[in-house]
Amino acid sequence: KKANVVIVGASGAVGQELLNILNEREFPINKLKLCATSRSAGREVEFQGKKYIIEETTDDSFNGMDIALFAGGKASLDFGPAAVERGCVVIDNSSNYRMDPEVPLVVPEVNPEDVKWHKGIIANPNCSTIIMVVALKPIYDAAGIKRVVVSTYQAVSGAGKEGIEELTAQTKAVIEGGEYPPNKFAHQIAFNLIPHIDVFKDMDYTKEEWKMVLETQKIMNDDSIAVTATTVRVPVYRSHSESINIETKSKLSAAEAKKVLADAPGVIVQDDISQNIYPMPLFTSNTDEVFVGRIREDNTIENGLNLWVVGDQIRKGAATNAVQIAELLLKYNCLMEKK
Ligand code: 11C
Repeated sequence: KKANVVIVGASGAVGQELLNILNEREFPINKLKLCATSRSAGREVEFQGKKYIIEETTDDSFNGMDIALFAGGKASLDFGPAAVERGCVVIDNSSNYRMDPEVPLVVPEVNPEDVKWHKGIIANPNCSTIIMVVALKPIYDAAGIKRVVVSTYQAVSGAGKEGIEELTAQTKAVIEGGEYPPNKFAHQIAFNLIPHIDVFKDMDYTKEEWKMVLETQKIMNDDSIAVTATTVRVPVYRSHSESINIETKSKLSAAEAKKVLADAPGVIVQDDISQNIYPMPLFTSNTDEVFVGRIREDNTIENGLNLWVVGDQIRKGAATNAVQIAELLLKYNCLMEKK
């Protein structure tokens, strides 16, 4: 069975990666349509040897389409309902619908079955949340989780193509003794790190930090998991890293944790300190897995673990996860009837 697929936001960093991943995973496409704002409309993009012109998104872009992959931003607020009305399932990478109780929030390695109760929209979680929950799930299944303390080291790709360009241009400018004022970020990111991602909200936490709390509880379907986060932007191109401290309900030794992580879907354990082997963002770019290392017991509590987790933000943190959700729609046969 092949699907008619439309990408909304096809010209951005996530949109481009969605095309790469649909191609790599040989997603069964019947008809492909590429849409974006009027600013990018008219641009030519090649996919599987065929040229496509990016069209401006309108309500009618979804006529006859089965799956709409929204890359992010406010487009899903503007056009999501029109897509659903036309019988096209929306997989939305923005935060617009994630906490809506009518909308499943899905990471295929964690809660694939939640795809089945969609009412037209399925939300793709925040990148730092996706990368964390893929590593938490096997620990949760083996020993339960009481509390998580996470600090992130997030790549500039989280701020899109312009974030990547800013790091490059600013680094060059600083080396050459010139100036490059911050634009995408609140401060200079070159040779720096910034403990501030997205806007400040309740209790002086950022929106990014609250996403890690609330989205984790929804994906894991367990509001009793206590999560506290500090999210930090670092001068790295495209993989997010996370230092995760977990208090489990029952004892899980480091050796047992290594085993359950090594057996888990979507996880690669890189943990051999005798050889200086642990995951690093430079070497996980352009991969689809979540890499885990530095697996060790917390020396301060009875049932605690420390993990170092790294994953490609544009791939598993966004585009790969979205395409995996599209695959589940076909697997579970839960596309929508056309009106
Ligand atoms: C960042 N996590 O690294 C953000 C980007 O809710 O999908 C993704 C924002 C989101 O800046």
